[in-house]
Amino acid sequence: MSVENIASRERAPFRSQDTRLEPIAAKVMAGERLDLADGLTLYGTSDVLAVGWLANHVRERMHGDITYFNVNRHINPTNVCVAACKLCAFGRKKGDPAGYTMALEEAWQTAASGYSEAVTEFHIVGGLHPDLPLEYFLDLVSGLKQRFPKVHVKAFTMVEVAYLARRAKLSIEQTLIKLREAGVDSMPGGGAEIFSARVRSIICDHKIDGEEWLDTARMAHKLGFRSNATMLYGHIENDEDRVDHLLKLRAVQDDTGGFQTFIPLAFHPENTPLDHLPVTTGLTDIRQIAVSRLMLDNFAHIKAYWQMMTPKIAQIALRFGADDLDGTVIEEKIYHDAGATTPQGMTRKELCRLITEAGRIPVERDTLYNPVTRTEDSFVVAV
Ligand code: V47
Repeated sequence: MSVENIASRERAPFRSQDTRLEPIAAKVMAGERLDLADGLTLYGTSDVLAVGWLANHVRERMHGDITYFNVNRHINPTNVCVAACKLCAFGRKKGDPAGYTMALEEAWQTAASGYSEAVTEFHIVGGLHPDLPLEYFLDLVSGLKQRFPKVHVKAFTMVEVAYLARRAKLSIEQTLIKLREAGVDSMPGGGAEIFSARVRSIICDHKIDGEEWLDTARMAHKLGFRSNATMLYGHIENDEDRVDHLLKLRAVQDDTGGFQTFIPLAFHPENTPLDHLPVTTGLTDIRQIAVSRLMLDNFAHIKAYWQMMTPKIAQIALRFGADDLDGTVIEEKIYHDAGATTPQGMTRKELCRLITEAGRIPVERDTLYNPVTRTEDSFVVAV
C-alpha cells in the first residue's frame, strides 16, 4: 500500500448511527486522549465497526501498514504452582502426577528443539513453584545465554518476579538486578489479569494484587527493562473493570514509558474451575483489540496474539487496531491446557501470509521491535 493510498484512507469520513461516538471520533482525529466515559461508550456501543474504524485510523497513523511478528520459542520450565488460580488450566499442585519441572539440561534442550529457523526470542514463564530457588531461574537463564548468546530472553511475569523475591527474602529491586545479571533482557506481560480487587479475589486470589503488579512493572522499568502488559477479559469482569485496567496501565506508562506492547487475552474456560463460563465471541475479541488501541494512546503496539485469538480472528484484528501478531511460538501450553485448538506453532511463511492477505506489510522484529534480516539459518538485527 503506497503512502498516497494511506493518505486517501485518512480522508474517508467517520460515520456511525450511534451519535455518542461522534465526540469520541472528534477526539481521536485530533489526537486527544480518551477518558473513562469514552471507554465505557466504546464497550457499550453496538457499532463495533465504527469503533474498529477509529482504532484502524490510529493504527495506520502510528504504523501505516506495517505489521510485526517475531520468531520466538516459548519455554515453560514448570507447571507446578502454589497459586491455584481459578482462571488457569495450566498450573498443578505440588505432588500432582500431571505436574512437571524441567531439569536445567532439559530446559536448555527444549530451547533448541522444534524449529529450524533461528529464534530471536525465548519467552519463558511458568508456575510459582514452592521449592525451586531463585538460583534455579538464574542458572536457567545464564545457561541459555551461554548456549544462545544472540537470543533475547524475555522471561518471568511480574507475578513470578514478586514470588521469587519473597521466597529469596530479597526486595523486588534486588531480585530484578540478579535476573538482569543472569541475562534476562525484558519481561512478558502476563499475570496482570484484571486489576479489579473484586474480580481478582475470585479468579486469582493468591496472586499479588493489581497494585503490586503495577509497582513491580514500575521497578522493572526504572531499572531499564522493557516489558509488556496484558489484560484477561471474557470471564466475570464488567466494562468498568476493563476500562479501569486500561487506565491504570496508561498511567504507569505515562510515568515510565517502559511498556512496549499491550496484549488483550481472552479467557479460555475449558479445564478451569470456571468452565461453566462461555468462551468469548469473535466480535468481543475484535472490539477488545480496538478499544485497547484507542484507550492506550501511549502504548506503541497492540498485539493480536494468534494462539489465543486463533489465526483467523487475529488476522481480522490487523484491521481493527492491532499491529503485531506475536510469533512462531513453537510449543504453547497455557492456552492448550485450557482448550485452545490453535496449532502449536506457525512458520514465518504462514505468519507472513496472514499479514499480506490482510493487506498489510509483514516486518520481522526482535523483541525490542528492531527489524530483523535473515541470512539462511541466522539473523541480523538492525539497530
Ligand atoms: O498470565 C492463563 C493468561 C497469561 C488462561 O508478553 C489465560 O509477549 C486465558 O501473558 N485463559 C500467559 N488466559 C500468556 C501471556 C503472554 C502470551 C503471549 C505473549 C506475551 C507477551 C504474554 O495467560 C497468563 C494469564 O493471564 N491465562 N490461563 C486461560 N485459561
